[in-house]
Amino acid sequence: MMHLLSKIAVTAPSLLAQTEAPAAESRELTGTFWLPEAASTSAEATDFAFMAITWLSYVFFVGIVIALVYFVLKYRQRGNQVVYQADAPLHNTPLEVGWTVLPLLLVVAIFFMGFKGFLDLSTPPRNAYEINVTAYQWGWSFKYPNGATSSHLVVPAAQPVKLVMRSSDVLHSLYIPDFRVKKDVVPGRYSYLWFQCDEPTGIVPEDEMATTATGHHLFCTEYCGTDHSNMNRKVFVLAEADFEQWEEEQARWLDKVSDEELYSFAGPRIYSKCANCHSIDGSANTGPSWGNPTSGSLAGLGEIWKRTVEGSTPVTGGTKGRPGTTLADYIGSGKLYETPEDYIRASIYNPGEILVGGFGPNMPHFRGQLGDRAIDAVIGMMKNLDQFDAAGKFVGTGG
Ligand code: HEC
Ligand SMILES: [Cu+2]
Repeated sequence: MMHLLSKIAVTAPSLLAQTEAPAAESRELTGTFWLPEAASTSAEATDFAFMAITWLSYVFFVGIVIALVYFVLKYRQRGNQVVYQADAPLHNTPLEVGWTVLPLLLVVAIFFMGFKGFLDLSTPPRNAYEINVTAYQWGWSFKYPNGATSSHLVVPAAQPVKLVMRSSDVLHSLYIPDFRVKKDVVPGRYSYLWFQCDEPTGIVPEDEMATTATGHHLFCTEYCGTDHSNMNRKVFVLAEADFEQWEEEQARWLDKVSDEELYSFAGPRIYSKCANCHSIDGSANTGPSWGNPTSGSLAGLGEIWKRTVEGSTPVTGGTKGRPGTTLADYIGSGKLYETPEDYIRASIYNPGEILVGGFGPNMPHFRGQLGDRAIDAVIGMMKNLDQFDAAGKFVGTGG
């Protein structure tokens, strides 16, 4: 079966086939010396405030330094006699009122510029298109009204977009420099961010982890742990019709994958959400490797399916932690999990139930993000791990 997934109209030559090690991203520097490209409708006002304050600072700096040097030279002490001029002016009222009132007016103007910008930025228009954002260590999950999810942000052009943001672990902060917007994402709290971008950027790479020169940068700008820098993503802006089509495809892509291709095709796409923490080649990471480690502290913790079936995984604690030292104490009829599949599914929906020995409760849950078919795809991938390379690419039985 051919995949027609996400093959939406693109403005640049297709990067979809980019499968080799990602080439170094060449970044075209747009914008001005001071600021990156201004790509949102609110950017102009922000840039105006920035440039106004910058130029005011130049003018005052230069003016004050010139006056200072002039007075230092003119009134320097000559010889060692101090001469008092009886009729020298004591003060100059117009001058003093002037240098008090003028800066006051300027500062008040700056305040109103900033305050108006603050109000505009913190009041999303009522008709804004809502996208839910979950920040986690270390990535983003964007969820659209029709149930589609993505790890890059995709938005419709020429329409206000409101992000409803929350964190599933620590403090993060979402920052899109080209849109001049930034807001903290705080655990246990919702925060909003809105923007409107009129220029479509096109292209959404099918491989969500692929690098592309298109799109606006999106960063986490609150240091949130070791792999903070892995939270860099892109914002793709699509013309309305393209966006609707993308959203449709994105919501239904899994249903369209045939059963035979479920783990080989869908598996790697879902694994891209897990790759930050779970390696396939056995190398050490935040979570237990799925593959077969040959060395390191994770030795014996690879080949996830094999050890799950054997129940040989050492376990410690967790919310369902009972006396038990290996998975075998938890899997089997009448035990906490009937089958190994049940355990894997529970590990994805409620990661904290029991913990793999040596690892902490650091996995975000994927409830509401991965449905039954997605779980089937992941389990299929785990069962056939030898058919994938270290990057999670399907290479088949021959490879
Ligand atoms: C932020 C890091 C992180 C991400 C992302 C992550 N995990 Fe985990 N995962 C962990 C950690 C840490 C553990 C070990 C602690 C535990 O058992 O909950 C774990 C444990 C597991 C287990 C039990 C493992 C075993 O060896 O018995 C499974 C299954 C699992 N993860 C699946 C997934 C899947 C599927 C994804 C992606 C959809 C994923 N994880 C994404 C960190 C992560
Ligand atoms: Cu972060």
